[in-house]
Amino acid sequence: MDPEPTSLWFTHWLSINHFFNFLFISLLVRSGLQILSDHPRLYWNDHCTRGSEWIRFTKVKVPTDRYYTSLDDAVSISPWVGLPGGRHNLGLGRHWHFFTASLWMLNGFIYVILLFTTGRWRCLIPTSWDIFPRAWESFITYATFHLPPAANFTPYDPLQQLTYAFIVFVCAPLTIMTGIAMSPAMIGRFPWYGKIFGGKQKARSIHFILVVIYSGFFLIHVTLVFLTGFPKNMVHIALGELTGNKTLAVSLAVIGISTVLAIHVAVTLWSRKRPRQVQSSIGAWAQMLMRFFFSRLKSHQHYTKKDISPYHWVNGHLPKTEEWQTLAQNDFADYRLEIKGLIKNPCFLSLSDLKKLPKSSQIVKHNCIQGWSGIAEWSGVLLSEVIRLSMPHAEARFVIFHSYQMNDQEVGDSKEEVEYYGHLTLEEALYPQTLLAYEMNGQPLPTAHGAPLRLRIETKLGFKMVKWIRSIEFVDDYRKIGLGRGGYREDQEYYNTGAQI
Ligand SMILES: Nc1nc2c(c(=O)[nH]1)N[C@H]1C(S)=C(S)[C@@H](COP(=O)(O)O)O[C@H]1N2
Ligand SMILES: [Mo]
Repeated sequence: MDPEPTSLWFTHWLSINHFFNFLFISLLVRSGLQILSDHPRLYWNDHCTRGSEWIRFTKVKVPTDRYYTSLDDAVSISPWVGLPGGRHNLGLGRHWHFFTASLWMLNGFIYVILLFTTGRWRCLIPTSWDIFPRAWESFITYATFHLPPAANFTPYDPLQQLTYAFIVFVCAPLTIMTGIAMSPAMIGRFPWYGKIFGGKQKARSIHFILVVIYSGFFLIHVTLVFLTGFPKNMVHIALGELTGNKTLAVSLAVIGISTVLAIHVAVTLWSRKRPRQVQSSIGAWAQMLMRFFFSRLKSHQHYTKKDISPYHWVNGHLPKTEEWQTLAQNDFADYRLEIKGLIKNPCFLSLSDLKKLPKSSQIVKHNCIQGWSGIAEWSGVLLSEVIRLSMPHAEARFVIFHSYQMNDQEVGDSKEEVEYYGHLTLEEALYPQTLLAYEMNGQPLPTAHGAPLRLRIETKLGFKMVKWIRSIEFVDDYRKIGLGRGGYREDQEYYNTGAQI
């Protein structure tokens, strides 16, 4: 059973790897809690029906007597807990979460490779069944507030070994897999993948429970490192040596922990003071990875009518503009969708013109960036039909969706009205489930859900699907529109424009 010569147990690369693991997980937990605070409810069902959450981190019960959006539901989180803290700083929290996740996975990959190539896997993976009775013995010892004899730690006590193996080979892969099971591009293209965990919300709940497990592990781990001889343990952990200079080891540990704390303070302040920089650097890195892995995925979702959610959350407040309100009073009989830009056939289409075009329906899962989901049937005209009619010029590369909705935005000391808009690449606009919907669940599109017309693109997050569409514009470069980030939420809330995760 004795794995390897004892001189092999601890080593420098393991110490460095362990340091980065601590840094990355601490950043992941804080940014993850930031994301959670944007929809502070966890469910076991993908409809996210009001009141069906199994746990909530808000006092608010979802009201049913007034217009209540999921944005209204976001809670504020202290910057001591969340990264970067505050209310609805989801865009920045996500940049840190995905950036750090990529580094954490890389670090984990290196760890596993080295574990196997150096034979150290035998320290973690049990090679004999008698580890279970021995771990039980150890558990009883701890449970009666005693410590197992030091000789049992060779290098790990059996219970410790089993716990480490569980964290490394069960929890870590599950965390990655449940993370991916929340990506709209992934579960839009491969609905079976989402079903492995019983749906997106179960994956989200499990992802959270894993964080609780890590935190419990962390507390016990650190307590035991202190209780079982801190200086000696620091020689193992910080120096990566079996025996060595204890003062040096403890100093190194203090420096390491201080460095992690300093990094947390620095990235928190940076994110709060220069959010745009974070979006353009950290966020751009995550965007690049997302594009590489997910941007070519097309939705293959075909839910059935009985899968439709009884209640579908809404986001965005009804347009306040007189223009839209006048149209709404008349059931949008006077509505004309304007199609313009780099095309041969600019035109205005009424709802009845749109209804004369071939009609498509899709029953699909909606994924809001904040975390909730819902299933509905959307019917209307495929965007590809409209593109065929309008005949874009060769320079047209992006399709912009302008809405009737104007939001008050603080610009310095004054308020400005800013339009909600978004864009797709021409390629995405031609995907088979990219739809201009005028019906929801067989009824005319309700005003709350974007009447008279809203966009559906089923491999992306909800914020891309502009509601209350007023016009569609073909352009060569979306950076000329608004603040140039590709959409209202990208401009104002620092979201990533890819939205595949
Ligand atoms: N015009 C406009 N469109 C919008 C929004 C908005 O605030 N304004 N919110 C987006 C977000 S974040 C989501 S999740 C979906 C919500 O669609 P639903 O209200 O039909 O569920 O609409 C998207 N389209
Ligand atoms: Mo959303």
